[in-house]
Amino acid sequence: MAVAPFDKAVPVLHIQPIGIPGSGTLPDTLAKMPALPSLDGLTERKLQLSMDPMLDMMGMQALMKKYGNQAMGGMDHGDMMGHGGMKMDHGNMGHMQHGEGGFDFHNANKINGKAFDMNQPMFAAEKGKFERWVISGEGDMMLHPFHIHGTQFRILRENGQPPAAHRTGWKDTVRVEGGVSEVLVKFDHEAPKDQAYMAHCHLLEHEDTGMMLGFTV
Ligand SMILES: [Cu+2]
Repeated sequence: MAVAPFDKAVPVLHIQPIGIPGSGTLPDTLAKMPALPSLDGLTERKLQLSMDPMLDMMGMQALMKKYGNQAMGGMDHGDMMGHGGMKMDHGNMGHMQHGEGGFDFHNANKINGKAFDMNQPMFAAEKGKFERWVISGEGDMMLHPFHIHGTQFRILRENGQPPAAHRTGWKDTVRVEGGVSEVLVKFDHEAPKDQAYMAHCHLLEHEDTGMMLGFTV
């Protein structure tokens, strides 16, 4: 969202075929996945992601200030900001929930109502045991690519749907976008409090403003 220009394509990658015929054949199957274990009786952890809508509005405002109307990339700025009755009010904005010191960027995004605390892991997972994590992005329509450290996991449901075939292998990130995703995780290494693992939205703007948690194993 922060890479200008916003109203034109941004070149990312140039692919140049070299025209040499390939040799050999691709296997029919790339990886053989073990059957999913029974999900009965597993520890279930619910993780509710949440965003302070003010954060997005302030981000948009900063982009508008820097790049003008092109920051909206053709969207109608008036409509967008007017949607849902969210009007910018410079005078009150910093005081709404964030005290006299202005907007608190480190506590704008949360998981289960808490912004990331480096010194306070949120829970302790048991080593070597499968757990089912249910991650909800309900409440906003942003994409949250949710990343979990210390494991490779299986996706059980991705944003309310069974995972697509190419998403049924070992993963470290699951899509959460206005819906609920479920993953089957297991941690085979210890992570004490001073070296806790983390789980977080992988969008830099979201994790840096609180959408991250620590956990021990
Ligand atoms: Cu996010």
